[in-house]
Amino acid sequence: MGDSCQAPQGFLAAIRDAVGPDHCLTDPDLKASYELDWTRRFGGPALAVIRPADTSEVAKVLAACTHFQIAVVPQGGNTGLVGGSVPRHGEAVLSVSRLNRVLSCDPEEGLIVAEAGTTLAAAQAAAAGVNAELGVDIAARDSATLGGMVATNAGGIHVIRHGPMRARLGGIEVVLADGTVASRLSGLVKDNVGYDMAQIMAGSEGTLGVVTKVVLRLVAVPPFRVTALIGLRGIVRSSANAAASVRSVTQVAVELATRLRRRVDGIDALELVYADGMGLVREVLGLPAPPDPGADAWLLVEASGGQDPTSMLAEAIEDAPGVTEVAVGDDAGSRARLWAYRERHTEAISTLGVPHKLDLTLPMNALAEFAGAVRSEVSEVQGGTTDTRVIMFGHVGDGNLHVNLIGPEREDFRADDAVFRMVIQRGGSISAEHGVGIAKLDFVTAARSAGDLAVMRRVKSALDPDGILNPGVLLPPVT
Ligand code: 2HG
Ligand code: ZN
Repeated sequence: MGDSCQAPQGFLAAIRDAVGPDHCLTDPDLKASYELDWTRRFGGPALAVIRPADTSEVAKVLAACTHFQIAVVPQGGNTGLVGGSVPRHGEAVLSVSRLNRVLSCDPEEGLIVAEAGTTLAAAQAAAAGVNAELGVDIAARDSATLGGMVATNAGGIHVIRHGPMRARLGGIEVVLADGTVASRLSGLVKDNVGYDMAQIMAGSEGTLGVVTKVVLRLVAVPPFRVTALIGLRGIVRSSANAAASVRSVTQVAVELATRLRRRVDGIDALELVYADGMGLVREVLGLPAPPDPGADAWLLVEASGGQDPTSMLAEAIEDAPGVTEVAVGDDAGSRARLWAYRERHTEAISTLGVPHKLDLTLPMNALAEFAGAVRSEVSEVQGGTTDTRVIMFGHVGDGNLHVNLIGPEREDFRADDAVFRMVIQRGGSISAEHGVGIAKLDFVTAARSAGDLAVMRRVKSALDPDGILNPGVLLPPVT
């Protein structure tokens, strides 16, 4: 992204003093991977990339940034999809990648304490070592870091069972813009003394402080876990089927998801993929045929618990409308093979170009109508063309659809905006689990009431009065 930034006299010396010369990167080649986001849509030159080793170095770096009034973008694994973790206008990047130690993992307390740059996969491995899980999982587990996941309130595939990242949080350590270290790591379940700092930081997208440590609540590994991939077809009227009510495949999936939640204990995941995404994933990754290769969509369901959920699942699926064929996995290998069809969508889509990623929640009763209307809306704002490819998939159990648009230029927001307007009209959310970043700024005022926004702005100015932390992210400029 070039090296067009000039640091004020003394700033880089102060940073080198704080973190050591090897961890203040100014060479364009060394900075490059920190300057562009995962989608390749967002990014810009960084003044420097700063890699502190621990909390006290983070504090020194932020104190120097405040002293020299340098804007700073906190960065974890750089797996964000909304432009919130990369520089835009020559800010300094503060990477927490060296804060990567698991500090404790205690099954008795049910807590793991880890530094912010610990990857999700590393934390999961530590939890597995004590026969526990985190209750949070995302496809980017090998790169995404715990601090970034807290900062964006990441969701993922187990939200319907265990909630998003904020629901797993038992404590936090954070460094404020002026270098103040604020720490609450006890992990006590009942600890009712005032504001909940961890919850204020969750979803704040690096605008209030830099997360340096997190405490997460563990869950026990269930003795049984089963995954099923269910082929689905929309219900069309035919002479043989004259009495059936016509239903789109999304409606079929939503109804099946509701039925499974009602009839099967311990549902962990309910995920949806469509034929176009399935075709792409199979082609790009060479995956074998799924059950009913000609299906319109597939619902992936996972259930776990103290009893084997297979028969309960089978009974619930058996006579469900629209179901064609089912594949079941009950060991780690077969389950992973079924998950690959869903989890590898992101990677397969990125081979087509630079995607515009719209991460949305719809009320359940609006999901099918929305999914049916998206393509024509996108084509309409682009003058009736079908140049843009629209690939959808997502966490249907909580109403979260990922709409990926491939075709529009990076800076062309027309289709993005049209889809966001559709979501707001239907009472949904423009950010389900990826955050606002810079990608959705224009819609924050429509998504939040004036009073709600006033609270956010006052919290921001109380904790970061000079506005040096991730400026331009999350909060739209005051007009
Ligand atoms: C997922 O659910 C992630 O796999 C990424 O949230 C979504 O690539 C996307 O649009
Ligand atoms: Zn997702």
